Amino acid sequence: MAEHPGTKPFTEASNTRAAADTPAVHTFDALIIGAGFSGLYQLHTLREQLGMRVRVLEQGGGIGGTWYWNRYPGARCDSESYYYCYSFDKRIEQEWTWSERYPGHAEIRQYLDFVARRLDLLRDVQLDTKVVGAQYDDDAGIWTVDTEGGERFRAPFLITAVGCLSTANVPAIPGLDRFAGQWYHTGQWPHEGVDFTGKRVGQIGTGSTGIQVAPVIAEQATHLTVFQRTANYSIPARNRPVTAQEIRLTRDNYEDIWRRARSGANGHPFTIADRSVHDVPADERQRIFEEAWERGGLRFRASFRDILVDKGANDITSDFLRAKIRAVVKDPEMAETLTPRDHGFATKRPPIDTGYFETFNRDNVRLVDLKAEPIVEITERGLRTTRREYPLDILVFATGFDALTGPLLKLNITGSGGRRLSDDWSAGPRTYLGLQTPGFPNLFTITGPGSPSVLCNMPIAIEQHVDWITACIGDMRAQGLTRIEAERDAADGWVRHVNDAANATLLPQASSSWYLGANVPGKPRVFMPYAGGFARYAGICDEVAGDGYRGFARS
Ligand code: N01
Repeated sequence: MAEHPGTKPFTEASNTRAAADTPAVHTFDALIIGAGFSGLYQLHTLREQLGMRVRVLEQGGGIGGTWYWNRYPGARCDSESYYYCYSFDKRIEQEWTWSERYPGHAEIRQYLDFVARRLDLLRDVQLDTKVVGAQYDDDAGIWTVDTEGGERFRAPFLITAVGCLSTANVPAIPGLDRFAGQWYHTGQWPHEGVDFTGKRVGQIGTGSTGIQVAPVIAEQATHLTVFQRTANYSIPARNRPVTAQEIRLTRDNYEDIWRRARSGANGHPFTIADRSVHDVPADERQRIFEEAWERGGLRFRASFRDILVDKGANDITSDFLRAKIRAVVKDPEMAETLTPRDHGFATKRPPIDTGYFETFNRDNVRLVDLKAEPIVEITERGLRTTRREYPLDILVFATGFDALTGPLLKLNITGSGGRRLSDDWSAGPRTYLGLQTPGFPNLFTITGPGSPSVLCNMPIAIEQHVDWITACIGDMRAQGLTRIEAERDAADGWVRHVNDAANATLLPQASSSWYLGANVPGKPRVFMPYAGGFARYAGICDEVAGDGYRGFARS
């Protein structure tokens, strides 16, 4: 990938501070955990708007969050590059140039490096610093954060910017420890890459990640076996270079692009067509679907307004996509195995792809249906199902994440009166607006469960949360307040509203969805993100703030 003028790759070790050089306890006005899109912007606003002393603690050896870890071949964003970026800085908007319609993982890291350098963020980011515990001291009104390296940090405000999909889910399949080959989880991909040349590769998982990685592995490996538990829909991404004209157009129209993104349901700048699947004659509907298929990308979902709320509309849409699988995959039996029958289109997060279904027409690719032959164990030589053993040199887990709650629970957070977040969330997350949890004063969770987060174009969701948190802390400081805590009644009401919003859609009907926590054995089945739409959510947050931070106890 070409270097962008003015940017150099970030030297990963350059900002690491050794525990031995620093005093035992470091005190700040605010601590932020995580240096991805959210942590970096939160640092910028607290520092520049409120003049606060802030430290960002980042587990990785570089900034980038999800894009620091997810470097598997084919990893690129499903949001288009011109709006998968920050909107808060007009200069950055005009100076940065994306090269492809969908940004690849390396280019997104280059973008974040560019932003971090432009805004001089790195001096307050501490890398290689894994948080292992956070406790609130009621008397002092202070959060204490401990790191794996033995450092201790203290601040009145703690803000988690840990992302929603950052805790890798490696399924507990018996025998992994005796596998003689190499194995990798896509979300913890080695920075030096993996050479598949001459290898027999097994891949478990066919979510957004599996659908991106399989075509690339198949091109390089001697043989690829895809182990599929649930068949998935996918829309072609139709990735391509961005043209000079598009760059000019987006730069000239950013104000309008962001206005549209913020006024919609999902933080994307396209609008959902105001027509029902049922109101359009069959041939016209087919034409609309074909056009959306040819254009590619997540916008397919926006072809009609009722795809996600009306079962009949969803069935018709799903049938169109099932027919596409049959049209691409030459072996009819394989096509049928690849065809989702147990859930409707987009009730699980819809992937977009580059040649996924075509991959199964290759001679060196095999599909194993785990519904017909479940995995029994991993052996020294490969993977055994109830039918046979598959010899493998490399096993790739594209098995997703302990989403939304996982990254927060692994921080070992203890709030007021010694209550543990893991206990309070044992039956599922209970937040107010996804921003705070009762019993955890001055703790803010950027894109926390109960907010639109993963149902959105993430930078838009992140900026809305960061701006709200910054304004909230600014207001507290202006009024001489030091403590803010979500009220229990407000959180109970919000949890009910999150459930109602989900139940007004078809989303909870996909029983194997990670939105529900169904992908992690033992995890409570609760629909976690807010499905009521981004614009509506942001409006509620503004109203709450305008009404003296209704539902929050402040003192
Ligand atoms: O994870 P997933 P992902 N045995 O949970 C299967 C975002 N993302 O990493 O469906 C066998 O969706 C599991 O099967 P099932 C995006 O939001 C974004 O792909 O549970 N199989 C499923 O097929 C996305 O939704 C981008 O039955 C097992 C797969 O593994 C989210 O990240 C790119 C299994 C996991 O799919 C997560 O996507 C990539 C087991 N024990 C991801 N356990 C971009 O924007 C799990 N599976 C580009």
